[in-house]
Amino acid sequence: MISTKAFGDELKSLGFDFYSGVPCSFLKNLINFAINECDYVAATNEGEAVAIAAGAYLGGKKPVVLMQNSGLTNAVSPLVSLNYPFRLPVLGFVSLRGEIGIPDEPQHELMGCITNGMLELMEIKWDYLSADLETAKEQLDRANSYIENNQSFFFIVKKNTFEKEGLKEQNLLINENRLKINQTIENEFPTRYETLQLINSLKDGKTVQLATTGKTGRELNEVEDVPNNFYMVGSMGCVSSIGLGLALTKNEHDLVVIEGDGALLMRMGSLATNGSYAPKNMLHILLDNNTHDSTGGQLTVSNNVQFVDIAAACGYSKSIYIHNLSELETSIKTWKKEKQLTFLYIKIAKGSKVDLGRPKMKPHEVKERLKVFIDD
Ligand SMILES: Cc1ncc(C[n+]2csc(CCOP(=O)(O)OP(=O)(O)O)c2C)c(N)n1
Repeated sequence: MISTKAFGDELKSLGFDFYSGVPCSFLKNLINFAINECDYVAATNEGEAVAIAAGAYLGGKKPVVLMQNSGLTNAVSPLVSLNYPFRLPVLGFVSLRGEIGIPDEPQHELMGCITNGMLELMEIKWDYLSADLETAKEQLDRANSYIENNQSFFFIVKKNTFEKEGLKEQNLLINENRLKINQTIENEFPTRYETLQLINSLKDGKTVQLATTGKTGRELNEVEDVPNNFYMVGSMGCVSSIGLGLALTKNEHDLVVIEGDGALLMRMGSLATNGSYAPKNMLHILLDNNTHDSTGGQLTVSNNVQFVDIAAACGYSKSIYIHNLSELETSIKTWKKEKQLTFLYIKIAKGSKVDLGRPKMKPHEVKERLKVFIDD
């Protein structure tokens, strides 16, 4: 078996000191090391962990994700449509429950057979992690060279690979909502384009704008194509998790996350993670048009959901119902002056700008431009 401490220290010496994941008993010793000795963000699902890690990469970290192989299925969307096109590398450790020939629970049987095949299909480089420390260190060096080359690398971890590493006392994350404002007057229903124009007009040299997948990113690109912007494609529902990873690792930047109702509904667990880690430098704006507008205007179920209450109950410091653009402007300006994790909810009109184009830059070029902006 590998000394978890020695292996974790080796990871640290290579710069891997930011982790996110969902536990698996096969990985518990490495997770304990991460919790004890590094930054560890406990995600609600493995896709969220991958997106948080991607955000941390934008913030200058070399991130690690930890997951059971059953959770690799949850992570497929961001791995193939976020990490791959944007070239946002993560180092992954995925356990091998259901290893062929080793008795395990029935729910792991198929996944045990297809774990490596899934990584192959996703074009992710991988290896079985050796249980010999010196060999494992050599494997890590190889993995690191892929990461340095902007490619993800995953280790498949078999049972009894890591030696025992205890879990030190963990601090409970307690963050309470301090301000919740529900609807009081009629909605103005501005268009998404007008709303984005206003949000964009309030940015400054420290603001990073992350726009959700579909027409939000495309419209923001047409409002103004600047290095501050990240137009998310694919990985629907992951935008605020990227924001969390970036906000936690780059305190000096202000993160404006622009979300859609369909996207937030898809990965609503992210609200709980965001509310618990509660980065003050993150503003989460939900543009609710009650539709999947980008795919033709099919209704979502957002009309039945009290997002302001949910964000408040998840620990967002402020959660505010915005009725019109004037209130939106005031709330954004207030957030800039008195930073707190804030959720702003606004109902917008259905539909989008006519003749809407797409960003001319490739996703990885958008990422590289944003990284230069962030690192400057
Ligand atoms: C995992 C996944 N499922 C489905 C899609 C297809 N898709 C792209 S945008 C979109 C609608 C997003 O709706 P919403 O977040 O409400 O934003 P809107 O389009 O209304 O601006 C869908 C379903 C996708 N990109 N990814």
